Amino acid sequence: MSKIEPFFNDLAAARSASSGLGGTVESSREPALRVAYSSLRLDEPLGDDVLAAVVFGGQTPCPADPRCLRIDLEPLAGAGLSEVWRGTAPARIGTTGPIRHVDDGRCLAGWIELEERRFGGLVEASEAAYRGMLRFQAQSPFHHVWRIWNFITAINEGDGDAERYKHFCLGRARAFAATHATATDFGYPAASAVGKPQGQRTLQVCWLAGRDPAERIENPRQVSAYDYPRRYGPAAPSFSRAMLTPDPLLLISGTASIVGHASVHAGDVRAQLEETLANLESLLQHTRTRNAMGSSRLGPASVVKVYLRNPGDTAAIESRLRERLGHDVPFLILAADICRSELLLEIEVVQRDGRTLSA
Ligand code: 3EB
Repeated sequence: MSKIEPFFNDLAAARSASSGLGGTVESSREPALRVAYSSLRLDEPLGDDVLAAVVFGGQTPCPADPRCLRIDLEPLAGAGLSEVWRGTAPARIGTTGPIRHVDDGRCLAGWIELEERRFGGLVEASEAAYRGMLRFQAQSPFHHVWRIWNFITAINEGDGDAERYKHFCLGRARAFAATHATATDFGYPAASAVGKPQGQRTLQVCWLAGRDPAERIENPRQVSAYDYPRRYGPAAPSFSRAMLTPDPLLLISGTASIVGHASVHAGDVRAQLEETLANLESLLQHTRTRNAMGSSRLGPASVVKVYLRNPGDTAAIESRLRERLGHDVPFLILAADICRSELLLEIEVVQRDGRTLSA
């Protein structure tokens, strides 16, 4: 997109300015990436190994640190908790055009926020955000985008192919098609895409990338999203069901009550939760069989986030999830719209290898 090209003229300069970028990294048995939910205090500095601290909703304190980003989704359970991603070495903070990025030499967290009206619409803004991200990553040492979060205002507005989620998918697909046209190692990262119920139309895209590739994993209970039939929109969603990083850390995409490619249990949030949990455990089991990942169940090795459409369903979902996961498993429930209007919730998980379990 011509509108975003000028931002990337800075790229060479930005790279030479941060001298460590591209340097040698000691191999380490310490996990490259860790995530936890914690309460941030305004008067307590973030550790120097923090790559990103994601603060949800309008009330949660957000320290004045460039590694903090606020996402306008209100917490329904786990209020006050922020999602903190840590690396293994002091973080280096940078800005390249509209992209904010933080890396520790092994992994990078990045984010971009674009006002739709500056690009002429959501299709164009999505294409610009993804072209920008993919180009930035291709020119950085962190070639492998592992995980993406997309936050889209009014995601279900519009009918049929004019629904805004489908516009987002179209812009994203165009950017991937353009960027990957000549790549040999083609594949989509894991992702979540949810709706911000209110607010001005700002597309927020956040991601994690690594120097090393992660393995793409699909779910045997679900058709791969990039193979969804035409009825779901003019461009299929560009994401993989999960990515297994070298640590190993299994980054599971937003998962909903979809079997094959069809939404099931329309209107029944409890049944959607059970189906979604079955999808998640199917993916974990599949990963364990194929990759000898240590833990195949949701439990103490899991970090869980629920996006819930109707705040009135919170109590039912929270108590069932607590019963199912036990008391050691942290989870957040956020108020968010889901990409298909009949879907009432979506759950994403980060799963550590049970054999290397540590707090
Ligand atoms: C689904 O399985 C539910 O478009 O990036 C989940 C995770 C969903 C990511 C995306 C969409 C996306 O199709 C929706």
